[in-house]
Amino acid sequence: MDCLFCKIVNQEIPANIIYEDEHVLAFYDINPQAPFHALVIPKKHISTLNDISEADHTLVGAMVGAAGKIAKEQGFAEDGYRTVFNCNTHGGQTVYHIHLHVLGGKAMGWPPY
Ligand code: IU
Repeated sequence: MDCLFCKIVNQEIPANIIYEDEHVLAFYDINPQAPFHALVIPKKHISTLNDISEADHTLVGAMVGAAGKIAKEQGFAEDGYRTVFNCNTHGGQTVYHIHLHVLGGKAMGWPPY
């Protein structure tokens, strides 16, 4: 499958990995939108949030758990941070392997325009 993030999982292309366990991987985003910007991905290929089945709920929970762990390790727990899943065109999704953005290190605006 020609999926960029699967290639990172399979170590076919390099990434700056900051967290890994049996089911998920996290690495720095190449185009950071905040002082800290990482992506948490499942090792299993899932294209969009629309493709998550009930059997994937534990996996998505593991992604959220990893995001919280990373944010705490980075020292963002108290001031806070942003986590985002983008889905399809209106959500701004550009890579079709689900990923949870973890952004921190500054106060972020809301809503996103
Ligand atoms: P999006 O939610 O699908 O728009 O996010 C995709 C992210 O993947 C985006 O922030 C990119 O900067 C990031 N990214 C990356 O980290 N490495 C890459 O080789 C490519 C995109 I292409």
